[in-house]
Amino acid sequence: EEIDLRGVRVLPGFLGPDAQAAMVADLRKVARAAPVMRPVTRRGPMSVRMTSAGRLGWVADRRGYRYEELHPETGRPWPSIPQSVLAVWRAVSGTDVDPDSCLVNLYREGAKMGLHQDRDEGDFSYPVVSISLGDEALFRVGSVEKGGRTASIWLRSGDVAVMGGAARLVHHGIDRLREGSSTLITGGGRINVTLRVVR
Ligand code: MD3
Ligand code: FE
Repeated sequence: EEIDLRGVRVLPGFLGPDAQAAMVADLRKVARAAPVMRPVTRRGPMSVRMTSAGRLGWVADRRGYRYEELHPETGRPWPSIPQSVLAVWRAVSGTDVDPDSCLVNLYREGAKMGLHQDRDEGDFSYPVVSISLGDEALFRVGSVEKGGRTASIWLRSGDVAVMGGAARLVHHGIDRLREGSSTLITGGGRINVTLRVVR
């Protein structure tokens, strides 16, 4: 049963337990080749750790936010996007173009993400696809304009969300995790994968 939250399409339980476990194993390989980093914004260090796969990875440091072809610490290209992840994009994105960026967000205890828009990409006509793994997370969606009412939903392990059309530029964030709600990830926590066409 599909849920529409302010134009965000949530597909609950899109991935079953075995597919989730296989994807986590693939993402561990990504993190081995491209170590997770702590992004820094103007407001200070983020609580979410990140790495990327694909041609372009999202980087945030004192100089700002941007997409880069090389991991800032290893100096190597990002690893390729795992087939397990690409298969989800191809099934739900509604476009023939493959993503060139796969952002991997790691939420450990206490991590959250404030309300923001995703505007660092070159073409907002492509959707963003998100895959939730591990602990449940309280996801908040606002509107395109700043301020106003918001709506919230708990994202659970295996849920997929598609942000296209008018929803592509809505404000969104993660308020908190339900810690210990899943045993999928060793050491606990949550992984969120987002797929984008950057350019
Ligand atoms: C709505 N990630 O990586 S996923 C992000 O759970 C991000 O880690 C959150 O926001 C997370 O930028 C939320 C759901 C999501 C992702 C991208 C969106 C919702 C979105 C882009 C546009 C609108
Ligand atoms: Fe975002």
